[in-house]
Amino acid sequence: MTTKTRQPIYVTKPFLPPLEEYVRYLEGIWENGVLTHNGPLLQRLERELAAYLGLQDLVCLSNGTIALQLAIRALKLQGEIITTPFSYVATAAAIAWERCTPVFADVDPETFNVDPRKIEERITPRTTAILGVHVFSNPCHVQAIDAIAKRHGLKVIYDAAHAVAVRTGGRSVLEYGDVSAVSLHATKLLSSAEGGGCAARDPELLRTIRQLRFFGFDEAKETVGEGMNGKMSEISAAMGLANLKWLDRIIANRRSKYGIYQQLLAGTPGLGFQRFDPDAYNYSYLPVVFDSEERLLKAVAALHADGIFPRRYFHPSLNTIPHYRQEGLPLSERLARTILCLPLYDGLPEADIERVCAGVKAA
Ligand code: T4K
Repeated sequence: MTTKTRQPIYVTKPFLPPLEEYVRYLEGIWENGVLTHNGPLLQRLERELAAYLGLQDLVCLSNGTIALQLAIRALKLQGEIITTPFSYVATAAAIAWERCTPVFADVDPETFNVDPRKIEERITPRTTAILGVHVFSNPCHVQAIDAIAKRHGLKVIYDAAHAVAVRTGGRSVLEYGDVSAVSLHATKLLSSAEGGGCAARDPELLRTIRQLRFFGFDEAKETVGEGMNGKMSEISAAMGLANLKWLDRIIANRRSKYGIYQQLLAGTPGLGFQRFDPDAYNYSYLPVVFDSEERLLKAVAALHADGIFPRRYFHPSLNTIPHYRQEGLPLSERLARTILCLPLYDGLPEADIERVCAGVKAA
């Protein structure tokens, strides 16, 4: 008798372009010997990605965390920045690393995004900005946040780590706020292995971010100001370019797998999905919410026993981390305890989706 070993199913699996397509970019690097420092592939990725997203310009960086930090630097923020406690730890870390204080406002438990009404309650004389996160690519309530920012003279940054290729209100979600920061990490929809970027409508801000990412040098390297190293290498830019060509297909594929999950899990008692506009979403994650943490843990145990590894994005709620401790955020705390991201990636077979759903339902 033969026993077939089943491959583990992880929460995600990076999309990899056909190897020969990536190698073609590498051959160019081998010919010109340029590995980094504003090389031709970086410039091409910035051009092609901006065009794909319908933006005038965009700056590519070493990762999404640096993108947030450089956005904070370029806007010269100090004091308190109001943000969401329901995010990856990088959001709060970027604020704190830039010597500002993250102040958390509670979330809308259906959209998972920061609730604009709660933002207003947290404003103090020390507040300088709002940093919203488009959680799992679901756009924040950008009009409401914009109105609050205008009323109180605040800057707006969006952590769009998940939200590449999302459009809302007839334009890219990256066009809202003063600066949007994306991640091009291996686990993201569009990957350059490690990478990130900043979008902004003000070309002067983008020029500042370009300078900040390169030790403070201007493009001609004639003057040097404040800066550090936030550069993306040519090796990463090559991966970004090779993947960009496939992005429409990646999104369509994930959307259809998301639909299969919805069908299979529809009507499961005590289980809910994120509320979003299907046309303003990129299907990069598959979050489900249980009616209790106990039930979530049962589902996780059942899935682990079957070699399936979902992830608790985002657990714990950031305000419960000792470093960032703040009280009065019950909705985020509950959401963080009861949410689970199920496997979703290009190439995930339907039979595996059925296995995942069976494990979830068993709980
Ligand atoms: N803001 C938000 C809202 C974010 O979610 C993030 C990052 C950031 C800002 C910061 O952006 P970056 O500075 O990272 O560009 C992942 C990612 O590291 C992180 O980018 C992401 N958010 C976060 C939500 O998730 P982990 O700890 O889950 O990664 P890991 O290594 O456990 O990978 C998950 C699964 O993916 C593994 O089970 C297997 C698979 N995998 C992963 C990698 C890295 C692969 O098959 N191949 C791989 O190379 O953090």
